[in-house]
Amino acid sequence: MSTSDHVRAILGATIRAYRADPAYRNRPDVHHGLELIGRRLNEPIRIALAGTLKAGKSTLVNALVGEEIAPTDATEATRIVTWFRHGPVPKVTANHRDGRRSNVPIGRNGGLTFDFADLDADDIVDLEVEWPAPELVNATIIDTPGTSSLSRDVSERTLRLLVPGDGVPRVDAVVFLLRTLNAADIALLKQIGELVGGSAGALGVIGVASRADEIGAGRIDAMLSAKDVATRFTRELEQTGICQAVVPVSGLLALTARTLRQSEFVALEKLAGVDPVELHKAMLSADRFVREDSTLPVDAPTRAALLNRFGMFGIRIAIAVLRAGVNDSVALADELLERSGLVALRDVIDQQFAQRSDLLKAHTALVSLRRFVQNYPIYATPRIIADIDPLLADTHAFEELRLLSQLRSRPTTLNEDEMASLRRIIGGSGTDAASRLGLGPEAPYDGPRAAFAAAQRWRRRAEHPLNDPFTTRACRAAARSAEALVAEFAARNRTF
Ligand SMILES: Nc1nc2c(ncn2[C@@H]2O[C@H](COP(=O)(O)OP(=O)(O)OP(=O)(O)O)[C@@H](O)[C@H]2O)c(=O)[nH]1
Ligand SMILES: [Mg+2]
Repeated sequence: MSTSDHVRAILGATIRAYRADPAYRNRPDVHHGLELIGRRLNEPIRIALAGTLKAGKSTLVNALVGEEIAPTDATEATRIVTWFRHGPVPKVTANHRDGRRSNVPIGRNGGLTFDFADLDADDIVDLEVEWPAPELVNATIIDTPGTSSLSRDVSERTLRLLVPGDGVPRVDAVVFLLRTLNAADIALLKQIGELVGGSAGALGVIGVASRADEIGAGRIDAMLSAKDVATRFTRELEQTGICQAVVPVSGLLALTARTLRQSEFVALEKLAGVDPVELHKAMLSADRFVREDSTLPVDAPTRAALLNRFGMFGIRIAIAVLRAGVNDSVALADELLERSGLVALRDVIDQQFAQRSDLLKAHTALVSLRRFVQNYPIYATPRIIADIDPLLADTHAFEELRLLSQLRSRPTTLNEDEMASLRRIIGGSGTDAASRLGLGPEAPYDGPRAAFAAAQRWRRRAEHPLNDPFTTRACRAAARSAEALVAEFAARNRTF
């Protein structure tokens, strides 16, 4: 039985137990709560974007969806948790504190804006945006207000979503954005990591070193290129041990690439034609670049618009790409998208979340159900918990996810090669057999043999006398992952 089926079976038994219990027979709220847990198993995975203030969360939501639907900068809406779901027509609904739901008028000025004239942000629990974007068919994305030690109210809204007081998780996975890595940021990430990761909430956490184009800019030690800084930053974030993977991303560049306009391409081409020394001088600072009296062949308002859409780094990159010979807007957009890090982030989201979405949802359901039967105790509560706990502890796929994050932060006796292949076999680069075994498309028939060899190798490695307990645990998990592949290949052979 798959984990999801197992969870459905436990849920079914629980629902029957509550229906049969005289104390709950007339409590529609309780039955509804249980139904919700079940319904969510059939809904798209819920991925929250969280992080520090102004880390670029809303911009990244837009980049992922490919449209400007999340308000950015200083509007009231950035203080409110917003759910982006797939729907046939654009629609925004506000959930009020008293349980009322109201329609929010949609305005468009470049992006989507919500008309708050008749709404009191403090009175709103969250906003639900339905939007007909294909990217939202398989995933619901949740934009959250930035967390900061300075703004408790807003941080609390996000914390309540990620770590609700009733212990029932609202999201299945989290993308955590950080712009800097100072002690306060790390402390916050750890706090959230402890609450979110672990056994209490969402199991999937990906880190994003956000606004990556700005990292390192303006540093005094200009010897360090932005890329080096981004790499170091990424490594530090990995070492917190909270995220299964970390990717540097420039959401702004990604969004602009996905929505590149022909007029922008034309303006950039004109700039690319300017003498490099002259252009370099004109681009020494953002102020200089948008000066009215500049001799650049593009007017000042257009330059300001470019700056707004690309950022200085984005403009420089775009010009470099054009000078390297790219000569149509589609190719430019592709190149910028690649460089923005969004392609890499989407791959990681696919590997870590999409391929595991049933599991992540099953995990949320188990944690929610466990909490539920504690909050509304019945005679069967201990029995239900006795069904849930072994599933949470022993489901191998959950262990794989826990290990993927912990392997970054805890010391092991594995060497670099072993570590890379261990991460792969437990699904760090994708959950299909070829990714786990590191097989290219040219050698698919080696699968069964490779799986068998890996199982043997990891079983042996788990027995190494110098292992510490964590290394042994990781090697055993790797052996179990490999054994599952052996079994999978054997089953496939039987069906052919
Ligand atoms: N250079 C650069 N600027 C960015 C990037 N992403 C966002 N910004 C800018 O940073 C500002 C804040 O972006 P938002 O997307 O609103 O950030 P946020 O994390 O949603 O902010 P809050 O919700 O208010 O915490 C905007 O002016 C964006 O244009 C990026 O990748 N590069
Ligand atoms: Mg925002």
